[in-house]
Amino acid sequence: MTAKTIASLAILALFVAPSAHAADDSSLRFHGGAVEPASLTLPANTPIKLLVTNSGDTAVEFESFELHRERVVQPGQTITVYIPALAPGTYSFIDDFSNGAVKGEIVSR
Ligand SMILES: [Cu+2]
Repeated sequence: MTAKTIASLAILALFVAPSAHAADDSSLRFHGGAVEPASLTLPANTPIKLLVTNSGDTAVEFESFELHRERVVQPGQTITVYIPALAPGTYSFIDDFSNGAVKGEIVSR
């Protein structure tokens, strides 16, 4: 890698870093047979990087039929779920390993 390349990458990083931060982040936490928040409001028409943490003792499966997402989260793990820009509305999700006993919703508005 030449010095010129390194300089170019450094300049590029200045532009990339702020926009990477501009992507909205949000989070959900599963623990002890519950999820918080059970109702998560997200800005409509905006891609979201959703961090899903499992601080319980057993694996959970974040599943949303409406969002086409199904991801296992091991105890102590945090995963990133990319949510596309959503039309305003309510999108339900469950911990499928609880057979639907643990559930919540994402409200896009
Ligand atoms: Cu499932």
